[in-house]
Amino acid sequence: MIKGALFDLDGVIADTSRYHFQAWQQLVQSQWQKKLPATFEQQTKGVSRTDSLQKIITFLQINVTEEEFNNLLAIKNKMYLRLLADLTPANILPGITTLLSNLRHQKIKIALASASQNAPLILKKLNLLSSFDYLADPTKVKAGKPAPDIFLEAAAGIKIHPQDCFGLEDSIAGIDAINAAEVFSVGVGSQTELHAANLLFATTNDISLDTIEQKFK
Ligand code: B16
Ligand code: MG
Repeated sequence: MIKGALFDLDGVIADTSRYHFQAWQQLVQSQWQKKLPATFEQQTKGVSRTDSLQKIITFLQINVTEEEFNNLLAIKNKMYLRLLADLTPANILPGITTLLSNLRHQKIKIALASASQNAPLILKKLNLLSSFDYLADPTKVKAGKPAPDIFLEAAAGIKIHPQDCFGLEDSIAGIDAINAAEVFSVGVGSQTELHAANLLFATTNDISLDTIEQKFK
């Protein structure tokens, strides 16, 4: 029986993942007058800001000092926050509000397992803070997605065994993290990218708690 639901944020609760990538593109353009290929987006989805920047500078074959690296992270976050300025509850992805209330109705505990340090701010803007029993803090875990840590921390926070939870994710790194935590993985996206998920829905609007419960057994 499902006792806990562990949510990713960017790309699952709201369509903020595209803003992350826009901010990375703005950073790369403004700093080095280069363009990140669109195909690079999936490589940074679900991945912490530090790991994302590391991947980007490796890809662009750029060397930076530690101080420059930290400065670039701060600039990117400023750009990202600017893109989030007009975020309102209207930006909650279709089907998510219904899913959250169905879970609440069934007394299933709800935790956030996002890699984003901006998650509390985003949930506040979306008016969803009170929908969550626990927010796992990505700065408190040893390793980011695809490591299982944030999902294990989210399950621990609601005091539910990982095997009694399902996790929802839109990224390859996120599905790998859920699987590594031995949590039932539910992907939102394409089969090509998220084939490792235990169950897949094409969009958030297609997510059905009944189907998750049937497959979970
Ligand atoms: P921040 P998720 C992730 O959120 C994003 O998918 C990823 O693109 C971003 O780099 C990461 O959060 C860190 O975000 O810079 O706001 O701390 O998908 O795990 O909810
Ligand atoms: Mg995500």
